[in-house]
Amino acid sequence: MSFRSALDKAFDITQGLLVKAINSQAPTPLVEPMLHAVAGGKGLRGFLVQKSAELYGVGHDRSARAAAAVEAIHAYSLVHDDLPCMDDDDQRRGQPTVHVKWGEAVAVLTGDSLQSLAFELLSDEAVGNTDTRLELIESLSVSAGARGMVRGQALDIAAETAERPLTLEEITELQMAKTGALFEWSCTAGAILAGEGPEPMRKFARPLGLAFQIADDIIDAEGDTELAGKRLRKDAAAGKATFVSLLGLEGARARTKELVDEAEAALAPFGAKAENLRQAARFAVERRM
Ligand code: GRG
Repeated sequence: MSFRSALDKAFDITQGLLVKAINSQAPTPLVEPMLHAVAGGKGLRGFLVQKSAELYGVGHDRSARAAAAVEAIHAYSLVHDDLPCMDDDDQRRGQPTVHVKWGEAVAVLTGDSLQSLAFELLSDEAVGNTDTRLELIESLSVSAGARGMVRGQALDIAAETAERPLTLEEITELQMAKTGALFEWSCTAGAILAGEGPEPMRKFARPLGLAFQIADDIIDAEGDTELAGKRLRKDAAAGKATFVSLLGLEGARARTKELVDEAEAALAPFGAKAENLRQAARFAVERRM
């Protein structure tokens, strides 16, 4: 199966569960904006959960809820990030953002509801035994929260009013939290589902998350707005330090290549079984959206 077909198949599984779980929240005025928030996107984090689980012999009957959980957290982060008090964007995934369609208060509540839904999904008995569910819930709380993704966002906001631009070391730390923490969780969830230690997959996830973020900076600098489905050239307009401003376009591209090589090398112990994940690493940096 081609990588694109595997990504689409995993997307359909994750999306099917998310839509069902959101509809089961009814009656609430938040069903429609929640469905809008999770629609579209590449589904890369959900794919990583499902494929890392397969690597450990866990099928999507158990991994799909974990895939849906991380996509729910990701969708919440995008809804909140798009708010006027954060990045102030009116387009996401080629559609109007939630606050543009329903107003800021509904957008805040939509993000809140998606965040709670993630943990409801992980609490389901279909995910595994109590220990497994607890470990997934705890690790996702840490990855998404004030020590993980939210920390990265807070550092990013603080950087806007800092007296000097961030250094390469500081931007790496920020992005490893803001974008990297959810990638790390997605890649290690399969090991946790199988009752195994997460360390081997962390070695894959860390360079992958960073490479994905550098690719995002490259797309922001030279990508096509229509393909990306969101406003671009924001970083340069805001005078923000990014991997591109610090390394230059060619330097940033060279760094993504090094990181993809590192990510692929981490998969060596898994042999041919990990081919989908190798392709995901290449896709993360070659993508145009
Ligand atoms: C507001 C709590 C809070 C956190 C926001 C991740 C984040 C933190 C904000 C997103 C801002 C952003 C565009 C970061 C660049 C990297 C990134 C996460 C891009 C979007 O991820 P994709 O490309 O999106 O996987 P799709 O739409 O494909 O799901």
